[in-house]
Amino acid sequence: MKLYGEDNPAPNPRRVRIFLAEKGVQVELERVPMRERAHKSPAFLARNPLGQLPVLELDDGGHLSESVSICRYLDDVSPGPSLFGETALERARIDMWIRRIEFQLMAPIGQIWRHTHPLTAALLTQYRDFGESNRPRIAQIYAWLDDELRERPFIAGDRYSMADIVALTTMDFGLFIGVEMPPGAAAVREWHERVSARPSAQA
Ligand SMILES: N[C@@H](CCC(=O)N[C@@H](CS)C(=O)NCC(=O)O)C(=O)O
Repeated sequence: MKLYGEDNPAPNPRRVRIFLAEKGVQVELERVPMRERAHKSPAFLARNPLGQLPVLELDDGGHLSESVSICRYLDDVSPGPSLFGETALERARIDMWIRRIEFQLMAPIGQIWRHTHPLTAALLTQYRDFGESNRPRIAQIYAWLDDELRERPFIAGDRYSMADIVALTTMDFGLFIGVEMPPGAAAVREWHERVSARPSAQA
């Protein structure tokens, strides 16, 4: 297997690298330089017609994209405790939180990235007001997450899971583009310190 990815701050390839580090699994890595638009080259589009990273190349030559789906596959074919949950309820809770983080936090952060950041200005028509309009929603989501994280140490429960990986990579990408964790969100900040201290967070 080979994982096509990009260095930080690209959040989605990082999810898979953190996942691999947590599982202690090694996969060949190949960097696809996004600033050179290598992810939109015909050779790469043959691997993922959406031209997005990461992509996992399978031993039979097939490809998987979508960071969470790649991790779910690797989780199923690798030994060790699952980062997607062991019981039906745990699996559903982790899945619920992955979806919540993706839709409630990653989506508005992505709109700020696309519509306000200088690095994306040449790629689309930016609607700056629309981009900025996502900030209040993000503040609300951080307040909600802060309430949740007062109740438990990790995003989906008592155990570190794929939901923590999705949240960490999302929030770190937010920090990269200037979306801060609100100063009052103490439980979120403590959680962030806790998961950032894990060796996998260096990925
Ligand atoms: N939902 C996808 C998102 C993938 C994605 O947007 N990757 C970024 C890099 S972090 C990318 O390739 N962006 C280029 C584009 O969307 O054209 C996933 O989880 O893998």
